[in-house]
Amino acid sequence: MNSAYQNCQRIWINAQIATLDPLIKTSYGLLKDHAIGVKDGKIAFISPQQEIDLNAFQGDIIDTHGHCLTPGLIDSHTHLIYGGQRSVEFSQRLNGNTYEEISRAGGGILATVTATRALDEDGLVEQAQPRLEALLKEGVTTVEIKSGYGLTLKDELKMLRAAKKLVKNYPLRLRSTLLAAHAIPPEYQNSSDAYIKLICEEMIPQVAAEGLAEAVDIFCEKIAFSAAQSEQIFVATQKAGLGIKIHAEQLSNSHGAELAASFSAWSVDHLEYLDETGIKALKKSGTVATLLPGAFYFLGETKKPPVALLRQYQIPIALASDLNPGSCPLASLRLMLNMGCILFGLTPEEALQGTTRNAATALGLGDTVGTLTVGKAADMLLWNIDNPAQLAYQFGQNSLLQRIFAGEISYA
Ligand code: DI6
Ligand code: FE
Repeated sequence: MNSAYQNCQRIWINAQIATLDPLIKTSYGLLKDHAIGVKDGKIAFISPQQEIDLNAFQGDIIDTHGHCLTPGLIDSHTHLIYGGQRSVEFSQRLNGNTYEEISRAGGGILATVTATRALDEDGLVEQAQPRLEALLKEGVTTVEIKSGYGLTLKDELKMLRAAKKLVKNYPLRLRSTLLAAHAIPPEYQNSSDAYIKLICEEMIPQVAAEGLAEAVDIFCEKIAFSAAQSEQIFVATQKAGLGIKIHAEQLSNSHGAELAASFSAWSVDHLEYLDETGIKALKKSGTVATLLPGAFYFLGETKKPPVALLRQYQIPIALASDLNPGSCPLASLRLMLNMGCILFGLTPEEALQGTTRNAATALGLGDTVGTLTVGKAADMLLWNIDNPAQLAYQFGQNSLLQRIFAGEISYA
């Protein structure tokens, strides 16, 4: 008899627990006919059902009737704070203009920069709220939010503060990322190096000092910043003690992923054009490869990320929404699970790993969330499904029965 459950405040019984724990050598780390208990916001206990005697238990008992429990979903790459929307540009693209052409003509990201600068913190919070709630209702318990539509010190700080204010009212974990190097701001059109200097010397130190972000990201691409500029950002980020992330190899191969790996980046994201040299670099650094099928789908791209090679080198793959107004206005991580499988050929198990365990690592939270393991935060989802593959298989039916955040049932 295992008696550790006696100290738990709440216990879920008769569950199929998809732990996603790599030490449990079943697919999804699945434990059938198990019970899981929580105490003080953490998972305190997991054991086979028959090893516990509930007669003596004082806390809440929830009978799952054999349904699946999974870790809370983690959206490790979003741009969900922004002003306005870009449906005009969507129409332009369907009339034959490419994302790159629109961007070069001053539309694209810069159109959102204008709309974002025009709003104050509360205005940004208000516009982002429905997007955040859409993610939350599907089972997201940790969300990353990037800045990157302000592009001045004041407006980038405003975005990061808005993210904190927004999430404060919800049962959610937030990780914030400074993405000041998202586009060259209008004020620096012919002097992008001067803008990089501003980011390195003023923005990164201030954001770090105020604790407004845990990581720094850069859009390394022909239409944005070069690998050499990315390197300067990485040096400043390391100095400030923040995590490193990069948008790399989305539209071409600038070898940004390789460079980021040499700085022990938490994750490299997009990666359609990533090559084997880049993958070898990721292997060496243990960096997570984040795939964003929503942007691939929405931009009508055809070049797919090298999933077979990533698998061959056993690179941890994360899957995220990239929720943003230009290349992926789709507020659904469940849809990304399905797209990851259909568009990129991930298995349903890889897709779920990508939105739990590997997403946690991509945010530097691998020890806190991402698997159902004793000692980690009790962020869990109880689903009306009997096989975890259903999460990637079906879309549009919200099969969430309970959303458990830090041990508290916050949505049922
Ligand atoms: N890559 C993307 O797909 C988004 N940002 C980035 O660096 C697009 C952002 C936008 O178009 O607003
Ligand atoms: Fe992005």
